[in-house]
Amino acid sequence: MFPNRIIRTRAGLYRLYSTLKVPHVEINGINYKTDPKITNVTDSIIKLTGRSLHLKESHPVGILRDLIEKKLNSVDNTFKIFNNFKPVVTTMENFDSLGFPKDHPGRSKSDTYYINETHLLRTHTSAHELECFEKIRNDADNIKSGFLISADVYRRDEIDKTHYPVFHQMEGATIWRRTKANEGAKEPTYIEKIREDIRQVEDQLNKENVKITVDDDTIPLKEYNPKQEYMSDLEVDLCSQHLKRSVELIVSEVFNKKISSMVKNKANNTPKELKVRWINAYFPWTAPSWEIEVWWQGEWLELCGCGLIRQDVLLRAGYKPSETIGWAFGLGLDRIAMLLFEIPDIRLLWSSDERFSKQFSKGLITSFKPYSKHPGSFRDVAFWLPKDKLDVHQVHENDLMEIIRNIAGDLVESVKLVDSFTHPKTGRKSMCYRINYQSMDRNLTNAEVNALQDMVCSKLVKDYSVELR
Ligand code: FA5
Ligand code: MG
Repeated sequence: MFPNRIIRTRAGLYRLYSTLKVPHVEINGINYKTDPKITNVTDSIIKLTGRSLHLKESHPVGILRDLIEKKLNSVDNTFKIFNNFKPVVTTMENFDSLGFPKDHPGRSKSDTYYINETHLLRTHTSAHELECFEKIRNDADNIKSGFLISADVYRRDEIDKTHYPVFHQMEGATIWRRTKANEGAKEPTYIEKIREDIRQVEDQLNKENVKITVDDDTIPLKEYNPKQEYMSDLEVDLCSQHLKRSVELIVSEVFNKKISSMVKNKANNTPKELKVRWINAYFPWTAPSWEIEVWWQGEWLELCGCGLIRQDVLLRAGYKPSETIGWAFGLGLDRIAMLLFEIPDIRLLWSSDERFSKQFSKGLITSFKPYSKHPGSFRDVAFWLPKDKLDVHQVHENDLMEIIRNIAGDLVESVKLVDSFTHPKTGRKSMCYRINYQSMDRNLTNAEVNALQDMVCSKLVKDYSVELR
């Protein structure tokens, strides 16, 4: 896999690509070859691949996952559950199987953790859609089938209270098999079935204490969010209704649980209504596609992307042409968990401190009681970007985040760009980032913070040839 030149001069490889150390990495007990030109997954990220917070019964993410699974399956128990997929997937699974164009930004090294050219840490649970559609293909006796997948997903991203390089998603999908009409019936059996399925979800929605108000002007479909040729207008209408009501049921269940607990605790900011809105969206493997947002404590919060599954995906999963129609959604769990359990910083979800973990129990939505707020201490790093040197790559913001994460890990609360300008005479560009060091478990000493900051600065100079100011 490696050019001979590099294998023979291994010391050279160390020097050039010091973050890799060896040309292999072990993830979940499997050895993967690394590729110096491509690999950007780091030890600090690999350490998180075995945590499986979504499977922990008394962890906020696990409690939320369980709550949603139970609610969705309370309607008619059609969702098969797959919660044990390992995070390393192929580029085929994560992108190609879903029809991502070759130049889609989601594939870029600045956003995705690559292990080598063919393997990466999944960036979304949709990476397992094809496999799950294959798994349910042979439930041929049922008109309707479905699945739910929950897993950890990985994205190179900024550092602050609501962003972490690992978060959790739940993927859901439902399919109906097209069947002919029974003798004397007005409509084919599967159409009658979908109508009945919608009624069942609506019944559940009507049982909620605080009824959800839905703002949806995404229908009629616009040109940029078109329906697929192979589906009739009626099918699109019914499938979308079932999808949207099912997603609303999740939101309604979860936020009603929260509202009840706020009422019980006489919280003074208890909302009197529950508002969501639908927005047109684009995903390569669904058409039409939407996102849903919820109005919570004065802000619109994006919860979930979804749409009607493109027939190509079903064909790739071995379905016959025109045999099946259906929908899929992908829901982020961490931010919902944070507001349900009132967790102020996303790093807490990863804390092993018992003062955190002991606060939660299976099936219960309780408010997190902060055990301490340790003071933070910030340091600025200002530097000139290299100019006219084609051999050094410019620093992508996510590369800087990665350096900081590797050196200081969870001791960093946030990193913000505070200044950037181009020198009018020399044309050189200067950047200044503010790193806020703050531990959730203890006080940091000045000496400790200085040492971390020195390491960050040297690494930045070494890897990206920037000039510190
Ligand atoms: C997706 O990941 C698609 N796979 C969703 C999908 C599935 C669409 C099936 C169609 C069919 P998106 O990147 O928007 O889409 O992420 C989905 C949800 O994950 C978001 O709505 C949000 O709730 C959550 N999410 C995304 N990025 C982050 C992040 N950095 N931190 C926490 N949650 C996030
Ligand atoms: Mg989105």
